[in-house]
Amino acid sequence: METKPTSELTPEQAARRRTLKAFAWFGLASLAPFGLWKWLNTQPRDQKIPWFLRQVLNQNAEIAQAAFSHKRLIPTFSKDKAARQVRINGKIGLKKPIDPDQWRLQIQHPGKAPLSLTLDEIKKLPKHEIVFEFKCIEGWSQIQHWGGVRLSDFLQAYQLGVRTGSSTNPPTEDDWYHYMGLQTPDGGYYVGIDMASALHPQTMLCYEMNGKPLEDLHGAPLRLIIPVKYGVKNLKRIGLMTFSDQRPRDYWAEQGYDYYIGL
Ligand SMILES: Nc1nc2c(c(=O)[nH]1)N[C@H]1C(S)=C(S)[C@@H](COP(=O)(O)O)O[C@H]1N2
Ligand SMILES: [Mo]
Repeated sequence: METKPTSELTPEQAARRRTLKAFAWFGLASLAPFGLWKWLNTQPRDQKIPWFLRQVLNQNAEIAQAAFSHKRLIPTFSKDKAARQVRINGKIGLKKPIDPDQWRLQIQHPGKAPLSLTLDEIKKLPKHEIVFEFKCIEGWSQIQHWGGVRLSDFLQAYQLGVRTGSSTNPPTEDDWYHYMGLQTPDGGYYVGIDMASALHPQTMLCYEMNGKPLEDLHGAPLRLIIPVKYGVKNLKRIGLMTFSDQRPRDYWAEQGYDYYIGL
C-alpha cells in the first residue's frame, strides 16, 4: 500500500491514520516494562516526559473517549437488507409462557414509588425503527429490523435514572445513576447496563420486529435493543427495571464474560 503524505488525506483518512498510529504506539507501550509504565504514571503532569511516551498516554485517552462517546452511532441499513428469518438465540428466563395482557413493566427507582406500566402506555411515546447488524459473542451476526421507543425518551417521560428529579435537563452528568438493571419477569435472566450506553440514541425498548409485534421467543412483549453492545445485553421479555450506582447482577458477567461487553 502506498503511503500518501498527511496533507493529501481527507479529514476522515487523516483521523484514521492518527488512530492507527496511536494503536501502534499503544502496542509498543505494552512492550515497555511495568516499572517504566508505573514511573510514567506517577510523574507529575508537567514533568519532562519524553514526547513519544507522552503522546502514547494522551492518544490512548483520546481513543478511549472517542470509543465511549454517547454520540458515536452504529451503522444502519435500509429495511430491505434485514433478515427475514431472524435467529432465535438464548431462551433463559423465557421458559414459562406469559399472558401479554397481564404483563406489566415494573420499575424500582430509589426515592420513588414503584411503577407498573402497560405496553399501551409505553407505546404512546414516539416510535422509532432501526436496522443494524446484531452481533452475538458466539460469532454470528445478522442485519435485523426493530421498532419501539428510545430508552432515553422513556427515561425522560417518566423522570427515571436521575437523582434530583429532572432527566430532561439534569444539573450535572453525575446526577444520573451509574447503572440500569433489567430482568425477565421470572428473574431467570438479568443484565446491568452502564448509563451512558442506556442513554445512547440507538438504545431502544422494542415491541416490534420486521414491522410486526414481537414474537414470544424474540422477547415479547418488550425487549431491550442496545446496538452498542453484544447480543447478551439485549434482554428479551423485560419484567423489571432498576436503577443504582452499584453494578446490577449480570448473568453472563457472572459466567466470566466482560461486564461492559461493548462493540
Ligand atoms: N431473556 C433472555 N434474553 C436474552 C437471552 C436469553 O437467553 N434470555 N440471550 C441473549 C443473547 S446471548 C442473544 S445473542 C440475544 C438473541 O436475541 P434473539 O433470540 O432475538 O436473536 O438475546 C439476548 N437476550
Ligand atoms: Mo448471544
